[in-house]
Amino acid sequence: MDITQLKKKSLEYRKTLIEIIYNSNAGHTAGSLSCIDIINVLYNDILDITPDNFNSYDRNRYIQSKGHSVEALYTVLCDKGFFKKKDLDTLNNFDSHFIGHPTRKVNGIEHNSGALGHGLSVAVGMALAYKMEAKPFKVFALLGDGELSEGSIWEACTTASKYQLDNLVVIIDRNNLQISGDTELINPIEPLDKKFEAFGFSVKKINGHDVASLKENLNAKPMSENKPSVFIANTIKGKGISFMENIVSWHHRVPTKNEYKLAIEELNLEIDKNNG
Ligand SMILES: Cc1ncc(C[n+]2csc(CCOP(=O)(O)OP(=O)(O)O)c2C)c(N)n1
Ligand SMILES: [Mg+2]
Repeated sequence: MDITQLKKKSLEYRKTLIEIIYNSNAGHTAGSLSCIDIINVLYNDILDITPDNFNSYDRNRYIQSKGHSVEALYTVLCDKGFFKKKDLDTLNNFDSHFIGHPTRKVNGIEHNSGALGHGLSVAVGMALAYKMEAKPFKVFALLGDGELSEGSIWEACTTASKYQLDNLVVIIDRNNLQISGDTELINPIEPLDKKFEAFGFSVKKINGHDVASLKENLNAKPMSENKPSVFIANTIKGKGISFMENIVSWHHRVPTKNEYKLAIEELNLEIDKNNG
């Protein structure tokens, strides 16, 4: 997909995810806004995962380890035709499969996640299987930066490097915030690049909102043969809505009626600018 179309998708996706969170009165608003450009580029340009090939073994994989940002994933999967928009009207209803974290009961979801720290191990297992079978597929895993405080992430990293998983691409949504504040105040994770290098990864810092850069980097060959790759994607929590950006409380806040209206107005203005 070309850059203009990707930019347009990102703005439309932001509107949809805000709308479904507002309508269902629950959601992880800011974390979904910080990773939506990444998921957009993955599904519209890289993964080639479709409703038609989803049940096939032979395809790329995407594991959303930061499962709480499922509203961003639902938005993109819906656009890709995995289910209908009206299904999202049931989000968080008592008997709906569309709950606040990913489950495989929803078409298009690869793996249950939301208990942080597990997704990377699953992705490592999938990448190892493809490598053993000499299959040409890649496994992408999206992790939160606060999630890196889970020790299991680093166990998965040692395994990825032992098995030289150059078909594994880890993306860190580096928005500098976790649930209750700054990652560096709660449980410091820096120097992140040096840590991943020490764990045997090739590392690159990128802009997680620049769809052109995401497209180029995520489409690239492995940075080094026989090493897993990690992209530290610098992002802004709440990106795209002025009054949500970098504000901790928007981790799990739902917009009021007035805030919802303002958010949609801001996005509509951006859409007009983008079209103009
Ligand atoms: C094992 C586990 N512990 C705690 C939580 C509660 N929790 C949900 S989101 C979150 C913060 C995650 O921060 P980060 O990974 O930075 O996510 P983002 O900023 O992208 O929303 C926490 C602690 C959880 N889901 N799983
Ligand atoms: Mg974070």
